[in-house]
Amino acid sequence: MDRLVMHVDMDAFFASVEQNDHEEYRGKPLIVGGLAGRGVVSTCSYEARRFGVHSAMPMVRARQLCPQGIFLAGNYRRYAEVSAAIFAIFARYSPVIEPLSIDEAFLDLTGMEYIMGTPIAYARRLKAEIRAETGIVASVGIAPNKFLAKLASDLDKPDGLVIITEENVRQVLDPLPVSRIWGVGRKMNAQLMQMGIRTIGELYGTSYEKLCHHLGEHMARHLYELARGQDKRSVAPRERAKSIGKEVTFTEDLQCAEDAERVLLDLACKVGWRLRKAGEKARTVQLKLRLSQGFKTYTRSRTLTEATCYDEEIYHTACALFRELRIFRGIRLLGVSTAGFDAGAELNLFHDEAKKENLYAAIDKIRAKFGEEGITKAQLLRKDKRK
Ligand code: TTP
Ligand code: MG
Repeated sequence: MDRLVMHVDMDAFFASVEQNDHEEYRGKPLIVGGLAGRGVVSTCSYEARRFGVHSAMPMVRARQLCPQGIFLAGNYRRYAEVSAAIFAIFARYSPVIEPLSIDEAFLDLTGMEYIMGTPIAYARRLKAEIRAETGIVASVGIAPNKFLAKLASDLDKPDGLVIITEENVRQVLDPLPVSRIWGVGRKMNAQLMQMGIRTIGELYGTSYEKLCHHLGEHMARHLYELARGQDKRSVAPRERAKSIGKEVTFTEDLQCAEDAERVLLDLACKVGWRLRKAGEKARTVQLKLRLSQGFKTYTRSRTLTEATCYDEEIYHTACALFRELRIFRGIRLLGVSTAGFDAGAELNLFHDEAKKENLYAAIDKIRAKFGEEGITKAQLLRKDKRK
């Protein structure tokens, strides 16, 4: 059965919320992001984009390009609130929604023809409803799959509405640079350039054998299919986890605080990594400890003043809870878990903490490559060194 997928993405989301909430900001270049030291731009209004300002640009540079701009640190609680209102509207339009970030989602419209009328009319209604209820302008893409729908929503921003069908797919794809293909980063782009492939049309005209020869079978298949506008991934609704944690049972009981704290550090690092991978920040840290005698289990938790996804904050909290318990022997199990996820945390906004972000980005890159064991804090190695 033919599928029909819609991708909806808000225009200049944070900036639009600000402009909608404050009349005096409307029609003006407005930049939201980290204002301190090495802060970066989260996003900016389309008025500011005309000056060359864009997301992830150092704030210092944005100020040079657009000195007359309005610069705001942002109100993430408010953005999360507007996002929730928008997702509630999505829910009226499809039972199958896959959120991608705070301001975008896939909606599966397959089989909804009778409810929908034409897809274009349905999209117009959705856009109008979002605008009427939240004041935000959305761009929409409609296509037979996720790859094409996401591409379509971006083609005519802001206030876009683009539909890709079997009939116009070549017309739309052929002139686009290959970098528009999901998974083609700077390195792959350069590699394709070397093969004389700049556009999706040129990629389409390249044989599978040639792609295989230069890029390997896996990448070749990926690009071959996407150049043909084929993508089998289904719209997959995701429930947000309620807690993220990790525990370990020991074959031999732990008999000293030092060993226990080393384990807590290891657990905290793993939990931090999972939080960051999920794009979550947690407000509560919980420690679980089980004695081998009678399997008596203790849990203690603490709420932090600010939600975190950082290893050392999780570790220090878990450690403090452990010390307060005053149990240092006969430990059969230790666990660290986190909960109370921040409503706006998925944003991945660490812009006021650029240094920390860089550090963790580096750590996570290694972890993504080598798995959870890829990086080990020095303290974890101490025991092995003593051997
Ligand atoms: P995007 O949808 O990528 O950007 P946007 O909505 O601001 O603009 P566009 O019209 O191009 O869609 O991201 C949504 C929000 O996520 C954005 O408003 C702010 C935040 N964000 C960051 O904090 N940092 C970033 O680097 C990016 C790209 C987005
Ligand atoms: Mg957006």
